[in-house]
Amino acid sequence: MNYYSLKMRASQHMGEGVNQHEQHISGAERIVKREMVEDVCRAMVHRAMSHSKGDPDFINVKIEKVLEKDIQILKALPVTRVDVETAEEGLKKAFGLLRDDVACNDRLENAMENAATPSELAGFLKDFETSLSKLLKETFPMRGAMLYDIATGKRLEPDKERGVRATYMDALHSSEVDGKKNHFNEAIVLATKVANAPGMVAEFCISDDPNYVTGYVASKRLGYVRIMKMKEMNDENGGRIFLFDSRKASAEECIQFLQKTKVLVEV
Ligand code: WAQ
Ligand code: MG
Ligand code: MG
Ligand code: MG
Repeated sequence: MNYYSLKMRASQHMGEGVNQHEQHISGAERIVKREMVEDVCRAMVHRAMSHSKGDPDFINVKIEKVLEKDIQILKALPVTRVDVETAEEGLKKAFGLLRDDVACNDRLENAMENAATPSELAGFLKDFETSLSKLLKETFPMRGAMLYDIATGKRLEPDKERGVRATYMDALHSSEVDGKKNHFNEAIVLATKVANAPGMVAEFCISDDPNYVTGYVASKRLGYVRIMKMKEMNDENGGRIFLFDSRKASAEECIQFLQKTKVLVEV
């Protein structure tokens, strides 16, 4: 059976003269069966037309056929949750889990390659919390995610201002027309795709939605770990960091998978 990818983005014209630019107001993407295409398209346009950020000046809906043979079906990462009292405790927990994951990955890599830990990585692991907090701050203005190479300490996004965006993904058998309108449903699909990307070690995510304080860390080894509070209410500073290991795959392969491979996630 063939599927269709639908992508919507809506924006507003802002500013005058040389200061003119497009301000993003709403976006959505799905991969659905043929018989759902028209209803999903309508729901997307409705979403764009009724967004709290205002009326769109421009709506783009792109609909593309996707052949079944080009779709990878992935099992959703197993989900666990960690309850915390404060955002500080949540962040500490997230950093701890990620640090163990990066260290574990490094031990495996070294065992296979029989090579010493690169000094950059040793430094990163030693000062993990400080280093990651600093990277997190750098992601706040980005529309996509940071792709950080743990082996060299370098950022690998081709466009550092925008970051890397994972796309072409949806939940398998989702019969919901207005699907994925909730943070968790959307995030488990994205995190599952990201965890399966070549060279990926782990992901760290905090929502940029001022009313959403739950975040997660995820990897094939950790699964999807929801951390119920990672920031204060009314804080719009969120971001994503993809921790990647260039000893395992090339950045090009990884980015190609994130941006081009069609993925349906069995949830
Ligand atoms: N690819 C890469 N980065 C992205 C993408 C994408 N497709 N979408 C968003 N980002 C980046 C972007 O910089 C955002 O500012 C940041 O991630 C946060 O995105 O289990 O809502 O869409 O309840 O605000 C987690 C759910 C919700 C936790 C995460 O992220 C749970 C969320 P947001
Ligand atoms: Mg952002
Ligand atoms: Mg979002
Ligand atoms: Mg958001």
